Amino acid sequence: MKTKRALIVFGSVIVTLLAGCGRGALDLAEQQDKPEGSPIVVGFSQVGAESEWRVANSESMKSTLSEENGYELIFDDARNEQENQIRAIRTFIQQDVDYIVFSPRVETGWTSILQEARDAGIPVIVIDRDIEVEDRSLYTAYIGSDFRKEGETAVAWLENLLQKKGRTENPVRIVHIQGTIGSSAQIGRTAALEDALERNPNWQIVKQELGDFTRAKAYEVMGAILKETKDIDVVYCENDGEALGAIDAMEEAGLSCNTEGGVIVISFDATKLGLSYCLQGKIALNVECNPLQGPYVAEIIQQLERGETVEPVKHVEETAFDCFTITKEMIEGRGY
Ligand code: GZL
Repeated sequence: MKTKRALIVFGSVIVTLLAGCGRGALDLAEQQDKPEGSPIVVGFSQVGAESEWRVANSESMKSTLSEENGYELIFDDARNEQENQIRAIRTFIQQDVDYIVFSPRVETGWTSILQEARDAGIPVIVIDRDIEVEDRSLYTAYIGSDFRKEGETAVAWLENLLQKKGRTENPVRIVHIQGTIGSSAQIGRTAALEDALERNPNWQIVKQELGDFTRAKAYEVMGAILKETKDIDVVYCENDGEALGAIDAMEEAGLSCNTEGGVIVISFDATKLGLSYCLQGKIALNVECNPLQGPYVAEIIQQLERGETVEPVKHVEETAFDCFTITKEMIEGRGY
């Protein structure tokens, strides 16, 4: 396996060299074979368990990278702290795993630990959220969502709805509840809203608060906002957990969430729980963010095991659901 990994890294080096990014030479002499049939050992650093989405993402990784599928998965829950992720990745390196996979809590601060992984000759696969590093050859592949596109889907739908309602002149008062600041999911979803604010001068941000992708935090910040004002037309939440927390707070304050004169709630993730709120009309639009990334990771690992080159970026397929077209059957048929 070790020799094979040398070829894998060497193979990736070819890809990166072709792509114009070099990698350090690998000392092949240090590699020894593992007995045939040994499991592929994967160290996985997960952000935490902050949302239903995250739980589904973890489950997808665990069920795919299972013992019966030929893997040994070492799973670490970073409890939403980047430092814990860096510590876990360093431990994976010391354990000399075959692959490192991680979902980065935020985009920056990974260069040093990724250099340690490269020096150890261990391929790194980034999933879910992306990272910002100068040297993209520091990791072999990224599998995740196009978060900016998710946001653009959301704001285009909202523009269309408001235009149909003749809401193109008078103020549209928006509460923006953001996900974990610095995560690529927050960066992309926020950027799309900010672009839409430029295009729609009658859109006004009443409040922009951190919801950190959790129901509890969104409930807290929405409750505080409602003590200041109830004159709100739209609440733009950056995931289902935040949407549910905000809706809890609004309903407690006597507000209705719907597209017929109530507060229009925008959400992301399209978990079954979030879509059930869509079915009730409480979430107007829910943009899918696909957490089922385990099979994509396994496909990349198998390609690398065969010494094949891999696509450096893979965006998962995603769609959106609104309160006008969602059905119970659509929800029941979904994987998360
Ligand atoms: C998006 C993912 C986000 C989800 C949240 O890919 O990183 O983190 O939208 C989760 O539910 O907490």
